[in-house]
Amino acid sequence: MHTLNLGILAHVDAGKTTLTERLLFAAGVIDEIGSVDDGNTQTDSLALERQRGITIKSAVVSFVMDDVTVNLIDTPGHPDFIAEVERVLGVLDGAVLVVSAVEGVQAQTRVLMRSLERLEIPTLIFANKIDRAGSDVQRVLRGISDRLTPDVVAMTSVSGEGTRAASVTPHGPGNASFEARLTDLLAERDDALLADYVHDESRLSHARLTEALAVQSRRGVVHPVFAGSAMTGAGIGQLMAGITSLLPAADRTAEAQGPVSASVFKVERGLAGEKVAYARMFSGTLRLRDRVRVGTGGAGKVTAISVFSRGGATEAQTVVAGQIARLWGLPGVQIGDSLGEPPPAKALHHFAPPSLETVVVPARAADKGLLHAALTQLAEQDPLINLRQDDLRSELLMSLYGEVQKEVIEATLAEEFGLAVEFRETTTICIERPVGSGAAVEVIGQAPNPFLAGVGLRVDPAPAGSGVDFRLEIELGALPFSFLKAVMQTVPETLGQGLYGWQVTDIAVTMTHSGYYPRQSHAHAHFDKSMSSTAGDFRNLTPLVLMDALSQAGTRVYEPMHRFLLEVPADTLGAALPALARLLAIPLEQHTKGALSVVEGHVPAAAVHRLQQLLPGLTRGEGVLESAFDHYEQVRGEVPVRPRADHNPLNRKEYLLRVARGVAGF
Ligand SMILES: Nc1nc2c(ncn2[C@@H]2O[C@H](COP(=O)(O)OP(=O)(O)OP(=O)(O)O)[C@@H](O)[C@H]2O)c(=O)[nH]1
Ligand SMILES: [Mg+2]
Repeated sequence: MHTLNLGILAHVDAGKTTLTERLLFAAGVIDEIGSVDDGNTQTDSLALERQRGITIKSAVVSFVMDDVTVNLIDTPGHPDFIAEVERVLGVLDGAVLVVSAVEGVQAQTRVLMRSLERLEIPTLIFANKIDRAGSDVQRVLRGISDRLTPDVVAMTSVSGEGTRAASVTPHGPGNASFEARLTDLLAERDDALLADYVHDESRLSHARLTEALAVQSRRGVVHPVFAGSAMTGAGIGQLMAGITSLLPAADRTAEAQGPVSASVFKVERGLAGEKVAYARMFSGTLRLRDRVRVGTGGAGKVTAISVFSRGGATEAQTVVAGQIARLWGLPGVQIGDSLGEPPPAKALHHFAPPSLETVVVPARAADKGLLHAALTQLAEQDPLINLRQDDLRSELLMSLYGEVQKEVIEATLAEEFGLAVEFRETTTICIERPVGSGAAVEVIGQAPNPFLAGVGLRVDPAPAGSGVDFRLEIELGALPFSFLKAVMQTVPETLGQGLYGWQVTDIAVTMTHSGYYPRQSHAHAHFDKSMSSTAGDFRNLTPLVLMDALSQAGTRVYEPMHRFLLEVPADTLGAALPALARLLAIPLEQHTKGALSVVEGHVPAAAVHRLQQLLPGLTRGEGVLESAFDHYEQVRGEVPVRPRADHNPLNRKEYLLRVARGVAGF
C-alpha cells in the first residue's frame, strides 16, 4: 500500500474545507457532503469553526484511492493562523494549493506558494468555484503564471463557467496545443526529452509526455493546474487522478525497518484532558508500550495509538513509516518535537515570531488563577502563544499574530473554560541588542558582594540571529559544575529583560572570573551554609553582575519589521503613499502592472493592522496587502520601554532589597 500525506492550502475562503469534504465523499468515506455554511463538515469540527465558518486548526482525515492511502490535512487560510500551516508543511509529501476561480491569486496564495517552493513540496494547483458567477479560469491561469510560478500547465478545459452546470474536460491525447505546452515546459528540465524533440518531433507520444510530467511534478518542479467546483463536484475526478498519479505517493514499507523518527505537528487534549500528539512517521515502527525519545530531552511511553486510514483514526497496535497517528502517553510532548531520531531537516522549520503582545485580564478578578491555567493549556497546543507574567503589576501577557487570533482566543476561553476576559494594551514585541562591550566582576568575600560566590562576566555584541552565546574564559573545572550550571541557567533568564525591559539577544556572554568557598564545616559540626557557597549564591549574584556589564555595554531597542507588498488601483496610489509614510513604512520598489500599482517595502509590524484597516477606504476596497515578518530594525523615534516583570531589576540597591525580602532569586 502506498501512502501520501497531502496538505490542502489556500487563502481564506478559497474552499479548502469544502474540497476536503468533496474528496471524502468521492472516495466513499462519507455518504453525505457536509457544508461549511451549515457547520457540519468533517474537518471544521471545533464549535468555534462551525459558528464562524472558518478553519482555525489543521485537521487530518484519510481516504483510500486506487492503492494509495491519502492522509489529508485541511489547514486554515487566515494569516493569523499561519503558524498552523507552517507546522503542517514539515510533514507533507505533497500539496494541493487552492485558488478561487473568482477571486484569483491572492497575497496569501503567494506567501503559501513561496513556502511550498522553499521546502520543495510537490504541489498541484486547483482553481475552485468554477460554478460561481465571475469565475474566469483563463484569467486565473494568467495570474498563476505571472504571480505564482511560470512552471505550470493547465490539465483541463472548462465549459459553462459561472453556472451550476459548469463542467470540466481533461486534455487528452491528440490535443496539439496541450502537448506543445507540455513539451515546452518539460523539455526545459529533461535533456533526453529535449534531444528527442529536436531530433524527431513525432517521437514524443502522449504517454511519454504524461510520464515525464509525472516525474517532474513529483519532484515539485512543475505544477499541473486543475479546475473545478468543490460545491458541485465538477473536475473532482480529474483532480483525484492527479493526486494519485502526479504526487509522490510511495510504498514506505522498507523505511518501516529503520530507526523510529517522527515529527509532532499538532497537540490536542483528549476527553479526559490528556495530551494527544499528532505525529507523522518518517521512518521506523512505533509500537504500543514503546518508550520513545521526545524532542531533545525527555522520553515517554506510548499508551495508545490510533492511525489515520479509510476515514478517521482507528485504534492500532503500531504506526509505521509514512503514516500519521494520534499518540497517547507523552505528557511532555509539544508541537514541533521529534520522536526518536530527528526527522529530515525539512520537518524542522522556523516560524516568524508573533510580533504583538497583549495584556489579558479576567472580567472577574477572582478568576485570575483559572485564567492562568487555561492560557497555559492553550499555549501548550500553540507554542507561539507565549505567556508572560508581570509580577510587579500582577498581569498576564500573551503574544499574538493578529486581531482575529485574539478574538478566537477570547471565544475559546469563554466557551471551553467559561472565562470572560478583556484585552488591554496591544503592543509590539521588541528586542534589545548590546551596543558595545561591558564587563563586571564581584569577588567573593569582598564588600559589597553579599553572596558567597564570585562571578565576572563580559558581554559583547554577537551577529544578528545568533541569540545568546555563553562562553568560558575561566578554566574548566575551576568551578564545580553545579555552580557553573547555575550561572549558565541564570544568564538567559536574566537576559529575558534588558535595560529597556525587552529580551536581549545577539549577545555573547563570557564568564571571566569565578570564586567559591568549598563545602566546609566546623569540626564535627553539620554543613555550614554561612561558610560554603551554594548554587543559590550563584543564581543570586549572576543577574547583578550581568546587568552591571550590560549597563556598561548599553543596548538599543529593535522592533519587528514586515516586508510588505501592496497592490492598489493605479489611480489610488496618490492616496496610499502618504498613508504609508504616516505609518513609517519604507517603500523600496514601485512598479505598475496593468491597471495596478505595486509597492514593496518594509513596514513596522506595529503598523500592519492599521494599514490593513485603512486600505479599503484608500483603494475603493480593491487594495491587497501581503505582509510577513522580515527582520528587526532599530526603533525610530521614542524608544518603547516594557514594564519590568520580575526579579531582574536595573539597580543593585533595589535588587539587594528584594533578595533580602525573598522576592528575587531562589
Ligand atoms: N459556489 C461555490 N462555493 C464554494 C465552493 N467551494 C467553497 N465554497 C463556499 O466558499 C465558502 C468558503 O468555503 P470553505 O470550504 O470554508 O473555505 P476554506 O478555504 O476552508 O476557508 P478557511 O478554512 O476559513 O480559510 C463557503 O461559503 C463555501 O460554501 C465552490 O466550489 N463553489
Ligand atoms: Mg477551511
